[in-house]
Amino acid sequence: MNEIPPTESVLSLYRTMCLIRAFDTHAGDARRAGKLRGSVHEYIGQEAIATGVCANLDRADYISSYHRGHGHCLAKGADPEAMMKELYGRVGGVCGGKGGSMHVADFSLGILGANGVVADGVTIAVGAAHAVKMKGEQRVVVAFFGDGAMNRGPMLEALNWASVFGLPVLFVCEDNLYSDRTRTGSVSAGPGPLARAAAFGIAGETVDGNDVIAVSEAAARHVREVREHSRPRFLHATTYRWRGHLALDKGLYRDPREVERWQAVDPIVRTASWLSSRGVERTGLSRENDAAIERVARAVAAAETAPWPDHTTLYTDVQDVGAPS
Ligand SMILES: Cc1ncc(C[n+]2csc(CCOP(=O)(O)OP(=O)(O)O)c2C)c(N)n1
Repeated sequence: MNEIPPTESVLSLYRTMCLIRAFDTHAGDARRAGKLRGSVHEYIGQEAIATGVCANLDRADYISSYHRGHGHCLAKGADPEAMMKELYGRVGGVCGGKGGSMHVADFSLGILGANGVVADGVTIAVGAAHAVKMKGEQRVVVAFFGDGAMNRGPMLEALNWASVFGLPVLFVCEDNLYSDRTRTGSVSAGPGPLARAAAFGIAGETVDGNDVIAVSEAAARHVREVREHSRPRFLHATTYRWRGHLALDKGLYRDPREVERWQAVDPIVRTASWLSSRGVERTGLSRENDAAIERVARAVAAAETAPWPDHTTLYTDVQDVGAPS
């Protein structure tokens, strides 16, 4: 039986989830309104996973993310204003406005980046974990990825490599049941993600990914194990994305009753109920949420008025893969 967590630390988790939801609510709306370009994948409904895991990391620890990456970066401490500028493609964006939504990164915070290639962020995490081990550092590396990534080849290489070399990496599978418009279960053989990890000798557990306290407690156990014994661990977090696969997808391939069932276990509402049962006033919780919305509104105003990068910077800070002769 776990101990009851301190109210103040759950309040902090609640604040982070409110910030992520406010950020992605705006990001999706702005994309649909044509105010920003490119793909935007909202994290709404899944906030408890990034929040609960990153609450157990130090600044020096690394994370790698995937295309649904805003929540991971915010939970690891990225500045919402610099992130919003990145989405808007402006000067002051975390990657100078050149990466956009799917390439948010901030190396100073250990954020190795979001990534548009399914499962490739996982191999980046394992590479970083190997470097950590070779340098004798104490850092933990967390790889966030979706259930769809479990069916890609690089995922198997990553699990194998991490296990063979005893690397300090926590694999976090965010199982929202879908891979784009496909129900992942309909294209996946065998008994699931945890069993696949176990086949590589990697221990782990399944956790209710809509329960931020449960995620945080599970992450605490696994991060400690990874840090102290330099061996990989696997966290399989069950959850659901409320919106379509990306901002321009209405998600009509899903049964509305399924969406409703998952919205009834909203991680933010559940945390608010927990906090109010511990004596935190509902009005105070609403104020926290309003503060997150206002913070995002300020970030949007700054992003909308920031200058565009000068065209002379187009080829700086980007990988030179050569040009056709
Ligand atoms: C290698 C590769 N194959 C296909 C795609 C197209 N694609 C983008 S997201 C996605 C589904 C990913 O599902 P999952 O990993 O479960 O993440 P989710 O979007 O559900 O959060 C696919 C197939 C891609 N980006 N990269």
